[in-house]
Amino acid sequence: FLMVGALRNAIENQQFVLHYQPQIDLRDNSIIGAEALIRWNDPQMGTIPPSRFIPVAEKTGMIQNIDRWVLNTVCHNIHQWQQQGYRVPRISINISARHFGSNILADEVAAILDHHQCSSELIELEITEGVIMNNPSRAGKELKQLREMGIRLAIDDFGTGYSSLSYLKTLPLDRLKIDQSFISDIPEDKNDQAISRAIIALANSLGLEVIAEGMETEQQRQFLIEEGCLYAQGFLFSKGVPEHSFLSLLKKV
Ligand code: G
Ligand code: G
Ligand code: MN
Ligand code: NA
Repeated sequence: FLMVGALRNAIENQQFVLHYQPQIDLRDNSIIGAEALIRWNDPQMGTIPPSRFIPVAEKTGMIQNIDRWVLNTVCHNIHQWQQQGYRVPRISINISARHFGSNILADEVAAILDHHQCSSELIELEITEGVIMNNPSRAGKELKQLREMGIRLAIDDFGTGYSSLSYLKTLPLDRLKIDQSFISDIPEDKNDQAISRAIIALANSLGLEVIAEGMETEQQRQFLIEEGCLYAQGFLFSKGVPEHSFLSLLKKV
């Protein structure tokens, strides 16, 4: 399979880049964070979306190298941006299921933060529900370790995984990200309205932050504000953009 070899070389040959998608406070449109999104530019194949290579990387074990590259790059960037005088918001990083279950994540994150002198409050890790259900007790241990380091923890694609809700009360989570599939057909789809409303109510009553993903329209924005969701991420505000464009959105200290 062609991609595997190419993927193996991609890190060394610096073919990955990170884009940053702003996360917005719906009350004043200020930027409260950003999600780091990986892009792969292969000289032969062109730009390959993560939906095509992340699954391959997970199957072949290369995902740990990719996740580590992302963590290093984000921490390096944060430190550099701060040196340049930017007011840097929290950056969210996607951690793959396979890497999360590996028992080495927390130690690895600690070493990377230390190496780049990056403060843990500026990092959020996004994991999916499936990751937790794979091995709830191990996930719990790993999350606790990360939380004790001051890292924030979010459940990505919330509502799409096969999971029990009981983990929400036992695990040290900070935020739920409402999956974009529940947002995209608002306001037309009454079922999606109901599901989004329920997730927001659940998060708010459990003391978790909630952010809507994939917000594209003013109507969606209105609906979510009215239901008590304070934060959003989506094309209505910005897609993921290269580092220099992201920096132009930040204020200087
Ligand atoms: O950016 P885009 O919508 O194409 O991302 C598609 C999928 O790839 C999403 O599910 C997203 O979580 C995942 N993804 C994007 N960037 C990263 C990354 O840096 N690491 C991992 N593990 N997954 C990522
Ligand atoms: O699974 P995850 O939530 O990490 O995936 C995030 C993906 O969603 C990114 O690849 C990003 O490009 C995509 N995305 C972000 N905002 C929007 C949006 O408003 N509309 C659509 N269709 N996709 C979006
Ligand atoms: Mn994500
Ligand atoms: Na998501």
